[in-house]
Amino acid sequence: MARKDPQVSRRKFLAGVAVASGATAVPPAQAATAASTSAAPRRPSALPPTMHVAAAETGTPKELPRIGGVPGSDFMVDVIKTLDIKYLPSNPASSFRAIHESLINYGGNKMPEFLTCAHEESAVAMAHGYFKVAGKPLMTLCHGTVGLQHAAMAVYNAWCDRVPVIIVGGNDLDAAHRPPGVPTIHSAQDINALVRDFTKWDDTPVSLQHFAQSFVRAYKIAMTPPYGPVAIALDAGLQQEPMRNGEKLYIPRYVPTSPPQGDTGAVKEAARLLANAQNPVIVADRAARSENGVRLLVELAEALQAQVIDQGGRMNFPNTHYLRRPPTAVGNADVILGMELTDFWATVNAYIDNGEHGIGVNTSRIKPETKLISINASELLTKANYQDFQRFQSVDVSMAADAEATLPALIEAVKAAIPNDRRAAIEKRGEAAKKAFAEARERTRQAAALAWDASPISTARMSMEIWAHIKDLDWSLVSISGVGFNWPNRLWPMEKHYQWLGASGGYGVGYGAPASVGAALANRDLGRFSVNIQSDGDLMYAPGVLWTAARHKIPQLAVMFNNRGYHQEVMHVQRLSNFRNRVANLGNDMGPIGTSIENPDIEYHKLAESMGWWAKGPIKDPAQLGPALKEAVAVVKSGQPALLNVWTQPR
Ligand SMILES: Cc1ncc(C[n+]2csc(CCOP(=O)(O)OP(=O)(O)O)c2C)c(N)n1
Ligand SMILES: [Mg+2]
Repeated sequence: MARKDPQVSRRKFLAGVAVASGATAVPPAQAATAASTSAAPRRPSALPPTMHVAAAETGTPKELPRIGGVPGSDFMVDVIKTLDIKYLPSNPASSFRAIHESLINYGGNKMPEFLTCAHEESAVAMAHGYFKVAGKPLMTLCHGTVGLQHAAMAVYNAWCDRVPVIIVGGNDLDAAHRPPGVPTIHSAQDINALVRDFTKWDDTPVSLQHFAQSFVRAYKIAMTPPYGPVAIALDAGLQQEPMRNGEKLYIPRYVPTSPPQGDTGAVKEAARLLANAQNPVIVADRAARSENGVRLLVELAEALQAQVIDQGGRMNFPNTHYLRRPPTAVGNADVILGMELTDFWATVNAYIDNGEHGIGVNTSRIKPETKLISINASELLTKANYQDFQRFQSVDVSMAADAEATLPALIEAVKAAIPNDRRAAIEKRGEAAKKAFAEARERTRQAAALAWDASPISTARMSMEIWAHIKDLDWSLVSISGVGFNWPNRLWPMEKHYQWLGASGGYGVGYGAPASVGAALANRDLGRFSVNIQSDGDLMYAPGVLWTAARHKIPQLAVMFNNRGYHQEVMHVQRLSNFRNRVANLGNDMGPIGTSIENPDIEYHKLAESMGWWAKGPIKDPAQLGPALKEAVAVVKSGQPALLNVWTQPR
């Protein structure tokens, strides 16, 4: 049967080029009229090819010159392979085409395996999430200028969250030899400058031996606590050229650096203060990075019967333990031990937004005589420009050291320092904590039951519906995006270090979805079940990571916290309107203009389905959530990612 749709032959198409380029001389208004009449010649909709392209398409390609000898980028792969890097999430680009080719053809696409990403920010955030489960860094390759520009926010999150990521950016340095046009636009003198303020170290190797040294050094620096991202700029020429004849190259051996421990005198002084305190309180943010870290913190807390506030940068202390207390517990403390706190100032001070005259007001949360102790490796990492070091807080005993590595010595010193006549009082402190803990749990349960049957679904109800379906599995909560959704931390028993991974660090939104995929990848290899509570705003920054998850068979249960808006910002605009005695302008939406994600409502289940996920929604009735979860869990167990688009209350 003859085809009816219009056929465009190559000859006619190329002839059309002349028509199209002639037509550009017509003024726009006339051209529009001409285009609407049937007499006008049909114009190609794509950009007209240049003569150069036409010649390249029709001519016989010349045989490309072959490179002799071993490609430099093959040696680079040999170096990378010594470091046990399992995956390489990346978006492809010409500036690293040579090492890309070596990785897949010479390296066999194993250790590392290339994972195709739709955005450089997703690639870095995947590495970020992966590390927090696996404890091992990933590397990414990115296009020196534009790719690194995309990656930058995710690098900042990793920096603030003290997570190592090895970023290798392609760049064509030699202005006399690099291809003109796009490759030159995409080159820079110094691509690392883009991320230098929030990476631990960077370099631009100029020889293969230099690359070997710098790559191993970069890995070592990234993996020395405090961890952090590092960047290596990889010249395209260095990747593409063959190794020089007879060149003798070696690969330096990687030996991990031991983490910095607190000075013996400072540890003793801290132990003396803690052992003699009436009411010592431990505050932990990124203190535990392993199961052992959690165990050590429990041991210290129990030795002192000290209350523990977990700020949640990591899973530091089981929320089932009777010594776990809310942030307000600092109020009664006479000694506070802060462990890897992002913000010691805000731990002991309160800031009231929009106080008098629209200026924030500071108040103290603690008694004036309370002694403060800090163990924080981040003090070894401070840079000037970005303000992640927070307000300055005076501290009585300050250790620029790694908390987990310092815990064994501190526990020993505390046990030795507890005077015999204080043991009974310490014991009694524990009894009081048990009572307070039981009462707090009951209050949490009551609060969670509020609006149980509401539609859209309450966030507490959603948490408990999910819990009912994962509680018997070896689960890991890989991410909660959105602001203020903390019911799982309050309601699900969390005892293992991988059950809670902390947030983004830099609060750059768009972290949740890709970090959840990276963490789920690490969990997949360990046979664990990943669950992700995914907010709407966060997913829409770079939803292409859903495709990466499906393409590379990375299962997770994603339950949408779809509150149809940037709710955090709803509240900010409302607060300012209230303060100025005005009504927030809603336009035709539910939230202040610029803050809602409605009208049209995004069909996240269809978005996910289009990228290879099993998905269902929108689910607005709480009674429908349980059955949908049952189906979704079965899908995830079979190895496919599944998403439920759940309409929730704003918070
Ligand atoms: C990259 C980036 N852009 C903007 C913000 C400001 N911001 C903070 S929270 C938020 C809302 C995020 O929406 P969603 O993920 O749906 O969470 P919700 O506030 O609705 O709980 C925004 C836009 C940010 N932190 N990071
Ligand atoms: Mg939202």
